[in-house]
Amino acid sequence: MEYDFAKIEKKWQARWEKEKIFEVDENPKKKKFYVLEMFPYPSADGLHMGHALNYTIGDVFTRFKIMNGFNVLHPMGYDALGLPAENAAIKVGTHPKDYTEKAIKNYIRQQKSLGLSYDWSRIVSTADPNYYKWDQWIFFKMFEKNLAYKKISSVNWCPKCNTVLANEQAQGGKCERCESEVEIKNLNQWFFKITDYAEELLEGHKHLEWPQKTIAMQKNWIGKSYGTEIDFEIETPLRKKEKWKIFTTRPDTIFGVTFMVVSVQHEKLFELVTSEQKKEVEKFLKRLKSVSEKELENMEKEGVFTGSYAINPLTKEKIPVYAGNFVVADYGCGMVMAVPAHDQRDFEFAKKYKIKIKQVIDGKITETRAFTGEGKLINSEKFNRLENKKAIEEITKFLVDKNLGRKTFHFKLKDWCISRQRYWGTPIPMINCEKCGIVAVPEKDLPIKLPEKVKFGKGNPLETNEEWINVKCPKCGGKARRETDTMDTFVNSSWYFLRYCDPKNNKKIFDSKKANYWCPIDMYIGGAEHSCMHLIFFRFYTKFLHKLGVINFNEPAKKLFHQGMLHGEGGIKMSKSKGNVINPDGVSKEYGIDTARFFLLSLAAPDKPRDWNEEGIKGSLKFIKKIFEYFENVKIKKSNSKTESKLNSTIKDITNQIEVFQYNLAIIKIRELFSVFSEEESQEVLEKFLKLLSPFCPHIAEELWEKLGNENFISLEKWPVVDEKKIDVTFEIQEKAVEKLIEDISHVAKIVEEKTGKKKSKIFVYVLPNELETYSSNWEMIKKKINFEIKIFAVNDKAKYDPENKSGKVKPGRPGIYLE
Ligand code: ANZ
Ligand code: ZN
Repeated sequence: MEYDFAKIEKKWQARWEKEKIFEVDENPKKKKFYVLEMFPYPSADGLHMGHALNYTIGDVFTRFKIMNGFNVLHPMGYDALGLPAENAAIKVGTHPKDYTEKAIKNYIRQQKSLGLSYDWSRIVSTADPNYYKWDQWIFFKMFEKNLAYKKISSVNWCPKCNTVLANEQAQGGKCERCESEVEIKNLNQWFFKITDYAEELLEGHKHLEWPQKTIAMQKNWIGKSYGTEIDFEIETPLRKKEKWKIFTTRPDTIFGVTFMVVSVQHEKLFELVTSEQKKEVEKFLKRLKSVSEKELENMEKEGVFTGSYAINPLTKEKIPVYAGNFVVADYGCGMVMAVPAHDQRDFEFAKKYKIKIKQVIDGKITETRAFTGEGKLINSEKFNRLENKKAIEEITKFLVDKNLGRKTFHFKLKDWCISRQRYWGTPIPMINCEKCGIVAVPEKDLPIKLPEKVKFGKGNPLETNEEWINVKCPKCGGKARRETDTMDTFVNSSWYFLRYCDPKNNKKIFDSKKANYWCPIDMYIGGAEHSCMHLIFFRFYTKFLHKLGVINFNEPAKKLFHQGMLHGEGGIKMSKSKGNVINPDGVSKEYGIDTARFFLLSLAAPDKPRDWNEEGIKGSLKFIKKIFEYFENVKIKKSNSKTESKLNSTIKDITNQIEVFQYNLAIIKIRELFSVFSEEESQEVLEKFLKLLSPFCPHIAEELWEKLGNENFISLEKWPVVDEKKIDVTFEIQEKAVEKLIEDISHVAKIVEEKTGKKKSKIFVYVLPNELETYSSNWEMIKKKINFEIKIFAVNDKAKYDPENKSGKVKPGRPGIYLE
């Protein structure tokens, strides 16, 4: 019979679905295991092979854990809200709802055809009001705990498209769609106070088995910075002598402070501005463009004198206070003490505005660069000659004693702006009343659904929907309007893993017992590009919900795994514009999904990048076909002890390899094991081989399992256990020796042919008499792998053919080789 993969794959997918073999329930008697791949953002393009790789990595792990007796939760869902869907829908003239529903259907079809072991009864779509209802509920809880608040904050605004742009859509200050200059608009927006959790988020890293690089990125993002807060007295126009705080990591440079800079966005900036300088400052502010933090580094440092002076607390010198664009308002104290001799930003600023530069650390200052290295203090009175590291401590201590400063720290992490002025997101369940201000929607009214009939194209479609917007105030009954901002989609993805535990609950966000049974996630799989945003937000949510008391754990995922990228042929990035996107539908039609899975996983360790390669997948298909044909013809009898030994050492290896994601090595082992099979093998050996194959190529494994006379699913079978007694080390040693000989032969052949320029066709091998058995018992295999006529002699064989006396140089484990 032909290997009809399409038929086999359809048959088993249908059976798995019909028998619901991957649907699970809480079972306190069984050990649970939760495998999760990051859910996709459904787009009309459907899955590409990179997705397929990600899901297959999780699938192999799931199947392996099931066979090892775990109760495995492996769900799938769709991150269906968000700007790209809204834009794509507008482009093709459909409603985002229809667009995403259609895309999701297609994703499900494609994922099912990959043979993935999902519990399809637990599908979650974030665009479903029964899902985002609970996003709104969590918002209430945040609001109750003062973790949701509104403040004025800037957004990118395209005046032509009349809409807010995400940072990625406003690169280089131009609208991605119409190329007009992006403006900065200040809007009153909603924030989640994630900064309250900064410390816990850092502390929690200790308990995570995550890639070190990801943890380092998160630490950097949260950015805890230790330093000193110092009070400077400033004579302001209103009051005489007022204390203003600054934050510095370099108190050792305090004798070199020659000016101060307050952020142009500082709330109390104008308290520092004298009437003489007011016009100047206002003019300067108007001219300033708001810039993103990324650009801050390279942008020209500019400022304007406020008219006020501060007193350096140690030197008592009078120094000017500037307002500057390089000081961030919501970091530290929003004001800095500037030390132009030892800080490059301050240096550039001082050069530009001709402010004094005073050196206080011994080192070389040039025309263009400050000295930012380490060194001994100078011009610093009694602190002179101290190493500056030491001086940081000493000067801080001095300031603390005099009550002029204190040790402190600040976080770089900012509160999370969750407001989006777009349609396709979770409505924020708040109401603005003319009299009462911001009022929460009554909880019984949840979910606040998105209205379906809206006009797209002009700003936020919710703003023009009068019917939806106008409501009565829940408090006073007066005229009020709904909040028209919707939530960032990172909100939706911050807790989806919890909803999978109880996806249909319409009374509660989920049953705590269920979530506590399944969670935390034991193995979370997804791209490294999510290291900061998503992977921080979902930790924040988990910590918050833990504090609320709805779950009894405070980290969402114990283990995290980032899969490697899949590139096109020749290492080129897969992209539509390059026309090299590999699509699973096409591949499964041509090669079958088992082959595609086997091939993708054989290419590299799952965390390493790999290239698609058409020749390679053909090779994999050949191998899978060989397995199929072998099972057609094999006689079921007895296996010899050598095969048994190989089988058991392979079980041992593969079991360890899957556990640590070395799938590519496991696949090599499968190939090696198969290569020792002969025309007859025992039922047991064949069954165990299929079990080892099953996580990688589940369809063909089921089919051949059935052919061996089994009626149950191999997918639910017990993983084979090693029988150490059957592993015979002498076989292993023999095998190594034979492999080495084969390697040596091809090596020698290559050298000899290069030297003589002639092709050789005969090989003579000489071995020590006690090693003859090792090689001759593997003779068939050696012959199969070598394209020569080959003869073997013991060195003491009188009748051997040995014109160059190669047998004279033979050593233990090192046969002599002669070519002709
Ligand atoms: C004086 C000084 C001298 C500084 C020197 C550095 C070098 P971290 O926390 O590591 O990023 N700074 C403080 N608040 C700021 C703000 N809101 N916006 C911009 N810059 C701010 O670095 C803290 C240092 O960044 C502080 O130490 C301060 O400049 C500046 F030779 O104070 B330093
Ligand atoms: Zn009211």
